[in-house]
Amino acid sequence: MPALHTLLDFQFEPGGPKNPLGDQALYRDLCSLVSGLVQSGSAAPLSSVSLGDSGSLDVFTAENGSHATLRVYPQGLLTVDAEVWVAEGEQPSITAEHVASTQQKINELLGCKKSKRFPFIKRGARVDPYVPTADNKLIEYDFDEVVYEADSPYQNIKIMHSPQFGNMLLLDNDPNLAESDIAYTRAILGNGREDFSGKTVLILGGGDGGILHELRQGSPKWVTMLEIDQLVINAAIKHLRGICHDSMDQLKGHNYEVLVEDCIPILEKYVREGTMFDYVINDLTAIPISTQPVGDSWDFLRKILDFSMQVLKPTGRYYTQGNGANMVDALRMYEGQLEKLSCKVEFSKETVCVPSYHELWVFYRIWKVDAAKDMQSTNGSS
Ligand code: SPM
Repeated sequence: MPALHTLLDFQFEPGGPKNPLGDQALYRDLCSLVSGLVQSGSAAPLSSVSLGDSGSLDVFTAENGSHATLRVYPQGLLTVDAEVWVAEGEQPSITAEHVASTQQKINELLGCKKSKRFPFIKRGARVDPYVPTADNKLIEYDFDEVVYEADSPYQNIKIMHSPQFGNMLLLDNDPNLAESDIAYTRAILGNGREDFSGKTVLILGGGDGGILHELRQGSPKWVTMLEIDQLVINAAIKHLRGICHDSMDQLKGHNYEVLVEDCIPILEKYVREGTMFDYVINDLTAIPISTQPVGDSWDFLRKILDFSMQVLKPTGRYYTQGNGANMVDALRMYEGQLEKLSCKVEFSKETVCVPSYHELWVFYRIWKVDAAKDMQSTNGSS
């Protein structure tokens, strides 16, 4: 972990007696505490900047290259950042205990009622633990090893090891699925609402093999999986056994086949030939995040939806994942697209906790409307 960064925030009363901007002795004591985070003994700041009405900024450096900053905002916020270099395999020269005791001393100095210490941020680490959520909130994973990394013609593929979640697949740095995430696979297969036995199923994507494996636990008539990226399949067979188990060891079995193909021409062929399925499970990319439903990703999404509806039997069901539960606008735009399909459809959605996602995820179940009426009249369900 090359650079370890610590952050502290303090809120003080700007009109009170302990405003550091109006008390030189107090300010000196603060400087000494902040510089002490990165070097033994207090030191004068390397650079001290008066920002006029915007407060002050001081920068401290140590001989070993560590640095700390002290920033005071006149509105009543004081922030401290400190960064130390930690050579691989060595102990950091800064500890959580030292930071906590500095926080306590600054609290007392400023008479603060509110202060905050963030966990250390690891910057430039060999095993990068940070991934944002769909709505751009920072998650720190407990990754301890990069198990696999490669660039395929389609994407960057990484498999990280997490002590909690097992091996976890990231595509272009987006968490896709970990060995802990059977909840995802069950949700995209309807969470027990469907009976796949004797049915035909088309999986779009799904290179980690989880959906195929789960379907194979029942007795579907036939499952076709269309995955474009051979490298994802190879990596899953080797490193994601807790997801695909033995289901992709052979790409063809008595009731399934994995085709390593771009799904678009195959879907076109199915449409031309009139091949239809009881279920289409779209496990391709998530709903795009944009302000308007325009651009290549939305065009791709519409194309897939349109073809999928054409290869779905009138009584069939289409399942897909949507996006994070907080991505309300993206989900609404997606639902808007469903109204514009060439056939009339209805949908239901379900919000599911997928352990490694650190955010709730929304799944869609879509069916053709006339088919829904037929189903109601035959078995009373929708
Ligand atoms: N078979 C699993 C494939 C997953 N499909 C893509 C889902 C991407 C979701 N990223 C989730 C990020 C959560 N923080």
